[in-house]
Amino acid sequence: MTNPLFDHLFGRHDGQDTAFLILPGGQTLTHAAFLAMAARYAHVFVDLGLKPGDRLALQVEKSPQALAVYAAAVQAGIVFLPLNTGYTASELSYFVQNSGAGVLICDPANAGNLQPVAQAAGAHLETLGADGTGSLADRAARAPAQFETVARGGDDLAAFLYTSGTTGRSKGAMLTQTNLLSNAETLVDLWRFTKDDVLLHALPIFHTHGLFVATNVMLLAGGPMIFLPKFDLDQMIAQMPQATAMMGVPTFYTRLLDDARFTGDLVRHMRLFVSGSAPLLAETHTQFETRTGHRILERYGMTETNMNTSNPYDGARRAGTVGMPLPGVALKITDPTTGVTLPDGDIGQIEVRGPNVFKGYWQMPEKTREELRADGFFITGDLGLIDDQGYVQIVGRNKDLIISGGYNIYPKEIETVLDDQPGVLESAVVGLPHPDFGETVVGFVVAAPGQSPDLDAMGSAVREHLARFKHPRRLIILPELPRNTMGKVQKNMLRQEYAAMFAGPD
Ligand code: MCA
Ligand code: AMP
Repeated sequence: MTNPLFDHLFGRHDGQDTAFLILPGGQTLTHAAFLAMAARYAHVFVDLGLKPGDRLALQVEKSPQALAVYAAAVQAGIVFLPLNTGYTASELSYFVQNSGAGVLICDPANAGNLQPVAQAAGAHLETLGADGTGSLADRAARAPAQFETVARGGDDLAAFLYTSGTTGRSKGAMLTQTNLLSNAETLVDLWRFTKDDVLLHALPIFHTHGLFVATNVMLLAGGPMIFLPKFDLDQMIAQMPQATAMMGVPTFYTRLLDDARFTGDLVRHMRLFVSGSAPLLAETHTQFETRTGHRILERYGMTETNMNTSNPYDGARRAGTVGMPLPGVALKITDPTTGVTLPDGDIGQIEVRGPNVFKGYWQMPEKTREELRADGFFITGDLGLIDDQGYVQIVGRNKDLIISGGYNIYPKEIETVLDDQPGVLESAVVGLPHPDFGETVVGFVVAAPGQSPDLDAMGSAVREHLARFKHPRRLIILPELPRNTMGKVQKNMLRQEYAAMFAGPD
């Protein structure tokens, strides 16, 4: 093996005319055709001057070509940095600068906007549209369809995924070949994926769930994916009969359940439904079983660790729990202040160690030391317990984080933008329960003495700086923020007081 991740995920399919991606229009892309495309892209990247270990950033719509960029990066030993399509130019500028990416690939429609971003960061800009066209395709058409795989080791970096922090500064989580490969191998075994499976894939491919869980698992198992550009109810219902398995965030499940066409008959043949990225309400779990007879398998992961725990395939899949640590993953519950391990049943912070745990944050040794202990345990920031049957239950978060429709949002980032607006003294952003997104963002603003901040202008500032999914659904002016005796803002009081804001239809 010269490049374990490439050889296991991609190289094994070399020359095989087996189906890899089934597109909504019915076209099928074979493994061989996909690999030829990836090889051409790998040549382009080398010609553009990227060397093993260099970073390549990609912000494009989901497409087979976008996935082939991932394969090409792995084959050429380049570190792959996928970016949420919702990010604004100002958010992107940070990622490209911070990572030192040598190449940025964007949608042709954004090229004008992003050229200055690329230029300022010293990155080369290429384009790739949702239909596969653009400057990358033009260059690739002139490149050979074979590429000599670059040798890499398990400890070499394969990908950077940026994850925001409680301080508001995003951190590049460095993931190695071993992190990704070991996790995918474990999941294939645990969830019994084989080449006979067909995965209904509607997740974005710029985050762990859609890329490293769904895609890597299917590449290892060898079966095809029905590759939808995004979650679309009509498409999900139409494609379900052809699938054997689906992976989704809880919003996928609540939206399916809200549709009368989603019946037990439609999914009787299905083998597996997996949920993760955000808590699945026990109520959704029960409703799903009542409707379909299937028990959703819930698992728990993070960008920094890939997957940590899973409910069992054969044993009881218990609602409201995330199951047991994966084989090879050690999990303990510790006292947040002392770090001492707590007995089962006690609530504390969840720490994990294993081959899945990342190498650290790019160029942030201090942040890395704060969260990744010298003995290899990573402090997840989630609060939980291990119950009397060994199942992990997540009961809260020790970090100020909102999860909306499976996307993570750090309030600090939004508060920084709000605080910068004229007439604002301070702000507090919280997540409130939402029937569709699980949680949604609401901003509370206090006016500076004698001033009255302009909410419309604040909305515009938010739109300019932050991705749509981070925008507060409501902005509310308060005379003051609730504080404890130490002067600390009591966000839990805001969450309690406004808990029912989205209880009805949005
Ligand atoms: C879209 N919008 C959102 C979200 N998605 N707002 C808040 N939260 C969101 N998640 C915006 C849209 O831009 C739109 O704005 C409006 O909300 C309504 O859009 P809608 O059409 O209803 O949304 P959608 O396009 O159907 O998307 C909803 C979605 C999508 C299908 C739930 O967000 C999604 O695919 N989420 C999955 C995220 C994911 O993959 N997470 C995994 C991260 P406007 O009205 O202005 O047009 S990996 C992870 O967390 C760890 C490692 C793990 O354990 O997996
Ligand atoms: P990310 O920053 O995208 O890596 O999100 C990781 C966070 O998502 C975790 O730290 C948890 O807070 C949350 N998460 C992921 N899966 C689950 C789950 N099944 N139940 C509850 N929270 C989850």
